[in-house]
Amino acid sequence: MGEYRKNNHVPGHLYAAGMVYMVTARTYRKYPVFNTPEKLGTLQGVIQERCKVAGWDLRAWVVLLDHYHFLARAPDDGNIPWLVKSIHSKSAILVNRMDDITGRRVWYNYWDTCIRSETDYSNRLRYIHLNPERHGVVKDFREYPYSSYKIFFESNDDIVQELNTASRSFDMDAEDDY
Ligand code: NI
Repeated sequence: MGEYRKNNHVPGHLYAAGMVYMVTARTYRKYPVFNTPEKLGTLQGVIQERCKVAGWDLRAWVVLLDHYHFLARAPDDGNIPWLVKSIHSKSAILVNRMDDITGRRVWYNYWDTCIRSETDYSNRLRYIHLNPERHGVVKDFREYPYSSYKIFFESNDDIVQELNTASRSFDMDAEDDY
């Protein structure tokens, strides 16, 4: 893909333009806040919209009732804390309105990981799309409407081929494995 480069001296929470990051966040106390198709669709829409507004190239995502994962490429002024904060505040306002609750804390925390190789990228891509199977939400990840799978299905035969033949075990960072 030609977009990976050595990234030797990036400390803690500085973000490098052009690098791809995986972001995982879960709800406060793992409460199943996004427990209807409408709420899942809303969260999916907020992630897409906020990434677009902030200039992040969203590559893959999955949203579930108590967490999400996404993979996105940073713009020049990429700031993950700002991006996540904007996703969390907007989705919390919308879901609280849907549930007619005021001021409920929706989100707890998040993790981000810089993707450092094409192998890592492809592992994460598979991990994200197979996630609904992993969490037992569907028997077949192709049935799950709240991930980027269908977009990849329509646009990238190689990825679909790889997913369909993918092994269901992954070598992932423990803290991301949720
Ligand atoms: Ni998950």
